[in-house]
Amino acid sequence: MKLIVIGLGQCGGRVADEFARLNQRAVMEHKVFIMPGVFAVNTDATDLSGLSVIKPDYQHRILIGGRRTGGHGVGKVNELGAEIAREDADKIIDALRSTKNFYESDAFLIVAGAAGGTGSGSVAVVSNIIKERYPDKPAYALLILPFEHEERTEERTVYNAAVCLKSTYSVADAVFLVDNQRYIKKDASLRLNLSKINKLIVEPFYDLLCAGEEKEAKYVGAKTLDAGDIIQSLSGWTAIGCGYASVKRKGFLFSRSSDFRDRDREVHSGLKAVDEALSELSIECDPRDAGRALFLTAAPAKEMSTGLIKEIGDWVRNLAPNAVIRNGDYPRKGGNLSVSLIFSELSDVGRIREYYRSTANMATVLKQRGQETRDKLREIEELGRDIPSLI
Ligand SMILES: Nc1nc2c(ncn2[C@@H]2O[C@H](COP(=O)(O)OP(=O)(O)OP(=O)(O)O)[C@@H](O)[C@H]2O)c(=O)[nH]1
Ligand SMILES: [Mg+2]
Repeated sequence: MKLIVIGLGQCGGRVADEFARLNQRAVMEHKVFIMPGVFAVNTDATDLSGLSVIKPDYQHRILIGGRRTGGHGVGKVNELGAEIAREDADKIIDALRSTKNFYESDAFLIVAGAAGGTGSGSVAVVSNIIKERYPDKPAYALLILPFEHEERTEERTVYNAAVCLKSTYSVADAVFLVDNQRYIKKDASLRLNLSKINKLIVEPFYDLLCAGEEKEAKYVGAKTLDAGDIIQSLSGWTAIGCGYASVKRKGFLFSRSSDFRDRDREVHSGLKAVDEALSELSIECDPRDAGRALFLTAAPAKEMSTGLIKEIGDWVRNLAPNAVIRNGDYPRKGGNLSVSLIFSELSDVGRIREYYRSTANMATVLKQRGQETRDKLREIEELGRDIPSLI
């Protein structure tokens, strides 16, 4: 599957830069392109120059709202982010149009941090414009949810996230949810290491995108997972993850063993990888709420029996009994087995519920506060009415 990736704001741009790195890796390891175009869009010029893989020209690092923000961002004011994106959308569309191989792409992926200003405010607007321009290509969003400490210290964080989630859900064909907090819960040393978190965010996409693009016969699966399968598996709120297990066995590495212990080991590795994928999901969710699911098993060809795929399939069915499940296999080099997993069309996600609940309350408080401020200002104006002015 080939994606056009557009990163909005600082977080979106950096994660898009990581996607561009993934594309380089696909070219090196598999000789396939998985991203015909990767773009970063920001109101902040410094953020754009801090990227490393996305091409440095103005058609790939796109500065918007320069006149209004002086190139310094919108300071978390998501309304301004949305307005600027609307005004400068042509810059993005022009850049897309000039992409070589644009028509080979299967879908768009639009990435943003949900709690900032530029990315959070513009992601729904940009998704909407892209959908209008290119109605036959799906537009997916990938939203990064804030850390808990950001929610505690800054009220605007939760408000922006809720507004961004609601608006984006109403336009995008699917919304991948990524919870920043989940990465540091597992490994506290990641707290200050956003670039490492970004690598973990994009990793589960790698096999999924490469599998359907393989040209070399020995790496083409018995059941290939192509763009059509992935598109059919994506709708609404979506979680993604991947898990690994080693499948090295003793004895002759390249002989297919009929020993029942090897077979047992193989199935055990498969299930271990599914369990890891499940605990590494980008957002906490209950797979029983998924209406669609997809898994891709990648392993050395010799290790990938139909028995293994069936066991993994049964396991996923067990986890997500209400989902339509699609799957594929991807033979590859190395001694690892990995399972990439997607749960989509989720009917409930705890984090979203929390954001909506606290923002509904907050909206009333903010409105009230706004009204009080306006009343006070009016009072003061009244008092000064008879004072002469020099302007
Ligand atoms: N995973 C990850 N999260 C990030 C990164 N950079 C920022 N964030 C998160 O994104 C949110 C802030 O959004 P930004 O992308 O910095 O904001 P922006 O879109 O540039 O908007 P303004 O700076 O207000 O114009 C916070 O929740 C951060 O924790 C990053 O590189 N990786
Ligand atoms: Mg910024």
